Amino acid sequence: MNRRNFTNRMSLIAMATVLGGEIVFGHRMPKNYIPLGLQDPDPFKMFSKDKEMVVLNDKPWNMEARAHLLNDDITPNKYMFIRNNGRIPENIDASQWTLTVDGESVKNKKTFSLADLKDKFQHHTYQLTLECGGNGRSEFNPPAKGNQWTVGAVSCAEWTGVRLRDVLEDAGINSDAVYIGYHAADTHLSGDPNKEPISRGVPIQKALQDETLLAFAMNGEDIPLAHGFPLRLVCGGWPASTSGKWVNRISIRNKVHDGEKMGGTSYRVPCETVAPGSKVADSDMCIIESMPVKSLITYPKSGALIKEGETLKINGHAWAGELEVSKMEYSIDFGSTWQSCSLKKPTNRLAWQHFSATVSFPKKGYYEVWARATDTNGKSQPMVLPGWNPKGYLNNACHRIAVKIV
Ligand SMILES: Nc1nc2c(c(=O)[nH]1)N[C@H]1C(S)=C(S)[C@@H](COP(=O)(O)O)O[C@H]1N2
Ligand SMILES: [Mo]
Repeated sequence: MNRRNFTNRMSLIAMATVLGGEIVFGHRMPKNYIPLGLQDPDPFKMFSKDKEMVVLNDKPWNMEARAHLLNDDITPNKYMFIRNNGRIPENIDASQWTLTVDGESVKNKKTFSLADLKDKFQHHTYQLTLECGGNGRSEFNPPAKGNQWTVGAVSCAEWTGVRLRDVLEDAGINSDAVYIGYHAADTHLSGDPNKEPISRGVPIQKALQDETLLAFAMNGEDIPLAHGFPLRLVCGGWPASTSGKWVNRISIRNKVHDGEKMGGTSYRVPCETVAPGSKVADSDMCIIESMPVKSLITYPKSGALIKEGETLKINGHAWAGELEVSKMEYSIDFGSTWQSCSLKKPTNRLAWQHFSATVSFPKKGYYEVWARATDTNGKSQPMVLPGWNPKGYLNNACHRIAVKIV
C-alpha cells in the first residue's frame, strides 16, 4: 500500500483546521498522532471496514473486530480482522497470477495459472473459522510483545476454491512428504526483496483434508485484497497464520517446513507448561496445531441495560479447532453455577457453531454473563488465563459481558 505519511508535516492546529474545530483533548494527544479518519489513506475506506473496527497497527496494517460486531453467522468483510506481517502486495493482475507446486517431495514440479486451477479442479465451498494464534494476547502477564489483540481476531467466512489435495495430487506427492509450506507475494517491511514476511505450513495430513482449500472467493465474491486476493490457502481450525494469503507457491516438504515464522517463539508455545515470564529454549518450543475450544458472546454488546423482570436473549459462536463444540453454558454469578445454552451443529466441519440462551436475572444489580464451551474431548474453556507463553498465544479464557439490571 502506498501511503503518504504526512505525520510529520501536519501539526495539531492544521488538523483542527481540517476537522473544522478544536480537537477535544488535543493537548493530550501524542505528538505524532494523526486521527485515523485523517490518515492518508483512511484504513476503513481502503479496506472497506466498519468504523467500529479497531486499528492495532498501521505498519503493517492490523485491525480487529469487537465482540458485538461478530454477530453474523457468516462474517462479512467489513467485520473481518486483518493480520499482516508484511506489506500488502500492490497492483495484482489476477490473469497473470500463478501457483507453483514444488518441494523435495513433489513428483513433478508444476505451475498453474489461476484459470487452470478454476477449470481443472472441482470447486468446494466451506464456512471456515480462522482465529489468529495471538487472539487474546492483550491479557497475558507479563505482557507479550506483538499486536495486542483482545477478542476480535477471529472470523468465519464462506470460502470457495479448489481442494489443496486435488492440486497437490495433480503434481504428485512422494511417500516421504511430511509437511507443506506456503510462499506468498507480500513483501518484508524492511523492503528487502530476499526476505519473506511469513512462510508457514501444516503437516501433510492437514493439507490433504477435504476442507483445506486454495480459495479464490470469500462470501461469494473475489477475496478482498487485504485477505489474500487472488488466491489464498485456508486451513480452518488452525492458527490463521497457516492460511497463507496471496499464495503463489506451495512446497511439498520431506521435513517440517522451515520457512519464516516456523521457528523460535513464532506461533510456538512451550512443549511443557512454564511459569509466567520464563525464558524458554528454542528446543523446548512446539508448533501450535489445532486451536483450542473457545466462544464469544456477540449479542448483546457489553454494557447492556435491562429492565428488572425482563429476560435477555444472548447469542454468539463457539468453535474448537479440529474438534466440534459439544456443550455450551453460561453463568451470571461469576462461574459459581452454569446453565445450558442451545447450541447448533456446525454447517460443515471447522465452521463455528451458533449458541443462544434466554437469561433471567434474579434482581437489580450488576451482572456479568460468562460463556463457556466444551469440546468433544470433554475439554472446557478455562475461566481465567490459560498457560503463559512467551508470545501470548492460545488465550481461550471465557468471554464475559457486563449487564446492568435497572
Ligand atoms: N502471505 C501472508 N499470509 C498470511 C499473513 C501474512 O502476513 N502474509 N498473516 C497470517 C496471519 S498471522 C493471520 S492471523 C491470518 C489473518 O488473515 P486475515 O487478515 O485474512 O484475517 O493470515 C495469515 N496469512
Ligand atoms: Mo495470526
